[in-house]
Amino acid sequence: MKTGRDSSLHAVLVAVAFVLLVGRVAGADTPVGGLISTDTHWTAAGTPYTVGTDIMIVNNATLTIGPGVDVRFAPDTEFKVKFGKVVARGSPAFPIRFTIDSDEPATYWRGIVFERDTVDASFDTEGNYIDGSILEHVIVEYTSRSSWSSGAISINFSAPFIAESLVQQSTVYGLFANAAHNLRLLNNTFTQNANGVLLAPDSDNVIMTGNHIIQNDGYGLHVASQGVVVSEDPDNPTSVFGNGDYDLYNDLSFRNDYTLGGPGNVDARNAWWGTTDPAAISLNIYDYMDDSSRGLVFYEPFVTIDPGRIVGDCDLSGCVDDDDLSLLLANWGVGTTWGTGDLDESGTVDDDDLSLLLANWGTGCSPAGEAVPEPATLSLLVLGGLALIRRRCK
Ligand SMILES: [Ca+2]
Ligand SMILES: [Ca+2]
Ligand SMILES: [Ca+2]
Repeated sequence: MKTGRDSSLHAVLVAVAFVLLVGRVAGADTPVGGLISTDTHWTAAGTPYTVGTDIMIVNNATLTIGPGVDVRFAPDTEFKVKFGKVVARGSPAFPIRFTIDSDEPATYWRGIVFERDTVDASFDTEGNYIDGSILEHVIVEYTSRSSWSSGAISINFSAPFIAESLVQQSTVYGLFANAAHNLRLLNNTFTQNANGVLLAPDSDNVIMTGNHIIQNDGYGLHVASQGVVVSEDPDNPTSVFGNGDYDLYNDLSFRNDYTLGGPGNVDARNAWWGTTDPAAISLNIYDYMDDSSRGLVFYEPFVTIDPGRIVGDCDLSGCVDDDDLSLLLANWGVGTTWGTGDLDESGTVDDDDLSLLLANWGTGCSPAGEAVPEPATLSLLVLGGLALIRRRCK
């Protein structure tokens, strides 16, 4: 028979076990919220950080967030950089994720807002980031705001550096920049948002390169600010295509100036539009040609090869398979373009290109589509191709 003391000990042990168990289930959850007024570090050891109430950086504090951190926001909460900076630098393998803390569908948090007293990003003479607010290798998703002129990332009178990041599932814009000067957007993807990017009036000199503004429901890039450069580096073009409304919507008024630098015009040269057909590109751009009250969009020259193409996919079918191998072998020693097998753009088709193709064999090929040959078949194909080349060389 148990004594009273045994039962109370038992109860204590159960309680301890329960606490341990719940602690384990909840993992290393770190609850956060409210004002951040001193320098603060969030690291992978404390992830996930669960945000219960709005976060606001004040008092010139710096919030540093490390690779692999998940920040999970309660519905309707937001993250505001009011006075100070956020340095959120993930890595390709360990991005930082800003997401909703809910499994319910159609549940959103309100996104990241940069305000006037954000410490702007600064750069060296070669354009490398030095200091200031930065979002790099981050994911921002499942956000909503009541105002249509807002974004998953909203930038007001400030210029953080947004790089290498993915913004998706916003019910407004992926990014909204109002009165942002010298803003730089590098290698970001804005996709599956209500709209992609809105550069509002009073912003200027927004420089973009290597961004992917694709498959948003409405507008891709909505330009209402002057001095926008859509694709600064021809070797790292911005891609804009597959958006539901216009890929590029020029909201600037025509200022009776037909030159590239005209204040109502947009420099959208050297971008990739998902097609090489100028008529198709023009169809997806809204400008002076559609409405003479709007400025012009300069989109020529445009990039003619998809910068997101799969290495080895010579015929741009989206899959690296024997069709590509046949093309490459057929053009051995004579091909000079991607489409003829010169995958490394060295000016000739040789074993470097063959190595690249074989290294990417099967990439992009759907299991339901064309069967990926077994390694044995692949060897036969290559041997056959090499025999063909040898015969040609004799
Ligand atoms: Ca048009
Ligand atoms: Ca192919
Ligand atoms: Ca080559």
